[in-house]
Amino acid sequence: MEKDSDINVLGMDPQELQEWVESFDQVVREEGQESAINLLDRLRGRAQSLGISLPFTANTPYLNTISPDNQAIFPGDQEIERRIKSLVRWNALAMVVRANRVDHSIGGHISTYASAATLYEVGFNHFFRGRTDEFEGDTVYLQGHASPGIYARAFLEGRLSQKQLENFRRELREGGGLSSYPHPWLMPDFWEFPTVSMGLSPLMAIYQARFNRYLEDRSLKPRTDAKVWAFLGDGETDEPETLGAITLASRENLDNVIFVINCNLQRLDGPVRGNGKIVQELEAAFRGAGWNCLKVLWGSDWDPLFERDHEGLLAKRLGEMVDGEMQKLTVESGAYVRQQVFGGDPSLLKMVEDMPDEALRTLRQGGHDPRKVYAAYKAAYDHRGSPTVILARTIKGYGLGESGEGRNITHQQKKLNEEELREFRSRFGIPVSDEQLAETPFYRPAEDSREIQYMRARRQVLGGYVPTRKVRSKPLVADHDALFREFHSGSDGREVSTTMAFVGMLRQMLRDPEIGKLVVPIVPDEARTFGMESLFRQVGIYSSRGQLYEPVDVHTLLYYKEAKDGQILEEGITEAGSMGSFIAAGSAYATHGINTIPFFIYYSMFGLQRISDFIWAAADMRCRGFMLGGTAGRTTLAGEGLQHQDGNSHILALPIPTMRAYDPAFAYEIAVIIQDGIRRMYKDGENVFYYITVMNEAYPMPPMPAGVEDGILKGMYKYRASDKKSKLRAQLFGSGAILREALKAQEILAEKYGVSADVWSVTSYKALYMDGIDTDRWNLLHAGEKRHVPYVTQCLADADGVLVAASDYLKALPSLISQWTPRRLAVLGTDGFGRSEGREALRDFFEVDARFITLTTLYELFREGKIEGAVIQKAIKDLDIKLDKPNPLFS
Ligand SMILES: Cc1ncc(C[n+]2csc(CCOP(=O)(O)OP(=O)(O)O)c2C)c(N)n1
Ligand SMILES: [Mg+2]
Repeated sequence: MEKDSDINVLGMDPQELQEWVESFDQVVREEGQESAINLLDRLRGRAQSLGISLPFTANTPYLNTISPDNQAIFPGDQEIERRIKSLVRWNALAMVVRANRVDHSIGGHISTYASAATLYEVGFNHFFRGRTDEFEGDTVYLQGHASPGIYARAFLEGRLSQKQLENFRRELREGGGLSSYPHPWLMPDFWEFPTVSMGLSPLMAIYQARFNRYLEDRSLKPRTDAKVWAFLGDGETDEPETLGAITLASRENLDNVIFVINCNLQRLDGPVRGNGKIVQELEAAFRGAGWNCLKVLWGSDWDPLFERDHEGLLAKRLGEMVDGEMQKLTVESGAYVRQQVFGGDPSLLKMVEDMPDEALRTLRQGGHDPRKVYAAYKAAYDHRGSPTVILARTIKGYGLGESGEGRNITHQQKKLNEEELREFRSRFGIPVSDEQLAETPFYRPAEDSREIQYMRARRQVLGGYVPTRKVRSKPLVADHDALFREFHSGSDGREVSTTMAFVGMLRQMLRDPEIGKLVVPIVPDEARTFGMESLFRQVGIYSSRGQLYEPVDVHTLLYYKEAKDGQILEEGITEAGSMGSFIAAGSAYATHGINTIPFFIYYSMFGLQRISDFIWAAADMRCRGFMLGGTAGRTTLAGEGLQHQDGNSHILALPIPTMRAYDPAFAYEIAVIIQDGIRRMYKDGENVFYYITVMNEAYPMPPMPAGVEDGILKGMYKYRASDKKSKLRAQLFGSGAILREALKAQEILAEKYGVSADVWSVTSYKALYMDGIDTDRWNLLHAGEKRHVPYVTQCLADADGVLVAASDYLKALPSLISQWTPRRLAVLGTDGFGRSEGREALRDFFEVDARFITLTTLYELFREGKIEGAVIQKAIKDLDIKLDKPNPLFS
């Protein structure tokens, strides 16, 4: 035997090596797996004590994790399932091809589903359990770009009409169409989870799985073995969010999580890791994080080859080839495969000498073999103690032949010529004639065909169709007058911040007989910042393990109490993860039929600015609940500087249609907003959620003036009218902490300049803006009828004088309403980077304090010719305004 090279590599005579391997085989055979593991462990220990340091590897060889001997038997009818899969493939392809024939810009994806079809079909036929009255069902995050396949299956299941398929990506057509990707907002009876912004679904899935456990540990639902499946692309794993939460899943022993990563080795532009091996990279990351990792790389036709690979040469060769080479095998001939994979070693060549080139070319990847996929799913399903990731090798564009399979352009392939269609049709045995090909008709066999009957029967056994979205919760009574009333009467002169006021409300809500159990406080390591530590003791911090240690502060009243039935989700420093919990809790009314009410409180600057894409997904999912931007405002949070001080979030809240954004100044405003919010969302079933900014500046909370509730909710109300009515008039708008600056300005203007100003609390510019554009639209479409008047205009109908708005956010925010104010609106806001400073200095710097509100008001009166320029000159001196100060916008 010509084994010189082996002697070099292994440093050992092959004969001797063979004996070692055989002895090991014998141990496995006769003593079993556990003994084999112990033996290897002993040897490793021995090596270490002899000073031999083994190189670290978290990888296993480039082989299937499950050996043929340990493979669960496929229980289905493989032939009929193959037929069904072919039908789904065809209809998915037809949907995209047809849509692009009508309008070639319409887009769509064929190749993602083409590579993932087996991964999905095994799930649909054998694993994904529907939601029934008896069982909560599995939660399945489907890869967004695979949606054509999911629609095609639903069409075969009789859940979607041919018309809908024809109108894929053309939702506005008569008869309705289908949204490009999973969007519960657009298809609320079908899709449950938006997944197409890549990287969101893996993190959401993990927090969903953890939330399921939370519900169980808090006795809000029975313990079940329901699973959370997340289907991902291998390219998708580049997104930091994809791997960002995987240690939480293992730390929490979330064996209810199964990730299936479709490793077709390609993303949009080209290979995911042309010069590396994505499967091995992911294996190391997941194993290192404590996951059960199952590689499904090779189909059954490889089994005999590996069986003959006594010396591990084939495994070694496959382990060396980089993904770029692997991808090339897909587009090349059998002769090329023989040469590239087996050609480097005579014994490898010998292994395949009986196989014709064609057999080599068509050797299947593991992810295209239902038996391999089934075995992995079953092992994942049965695995206990840790989450599972399945890394399945597939071919991108599988079945698209020369035009698309494994090509770098395949991701965007959406047109096939007649020849390509013919090949696809023939390869998958679709009963469509050559003449019909040009039309590319959808094809659904008769209702009583074996295929349809089989599909239906399988879904019946598994509890119904997936995906299906259904609101399962019953409305709350939401009669909480007594709970919130105490916050209407003010703080009796005591200085409190709106954050403290909110925490007081939260404490009361947690005691409420109806909502107490349903409230889910979520905080990313800022509870102390917000003065919430009293809640640690009151309701406990959720920990699936309880508290295994005595906390250092156990002797104090407010010690750090972790408990298995703890209520607070203290997420650590992850706003994205906290949002994952918010989404799970905020959609539980549909997913679980439980009206959990999340209150997610966080540093406002690290919310909409940092995790807006998750918030957008929450809106798409029709999430309900409350997000509280703590330490909000650009000038309210003293000292922190430009990375903390938030002058942006209310602007960033604008694009999210279902987010109701409020910037309240007083405790009673918050009480009114939250009470109304609970009623709207959990009694009336409105699909909205709330963003409320709360501040840490303490001041006396006033009692609520009579009759202002409606104004608080609509966005503005007159808080304090001027005592006197002078000729010089003004209307001042303030919000949040800046409202008090407006109140101070009101006094200065009255005392020093004889101006009588009314002060309005603007609780929500967004609400005023939405009302304004909605009213304008109505008027546009109803010309000639009695005009509707926007709420802002109504408020200001009888309000005299100049208009001045001051905000702790960008000037663009108050400017939003200027189109509906009866006169010019002068605006003060906090554009620019800012400084690390105290409140007073910051408000001077940004020119939003009482002095600048006063000056602006005088200037507006001057513009109108109501006062002399000299008054302004004097005011600048009296108010000590430095004319040479830097412009905050540019400095
Ligand atoms: C956050 C985000 N960035 C970019 C895209 C655009 N995009 C859609 S699919 C795709 C490539 C997907 O590759 P992979 O995850 O490997 O999935 P495959 O189609 O290969 O299964 C890209 C870049 C997106 N949808 N989301
Ligand atoms: Mg890919």
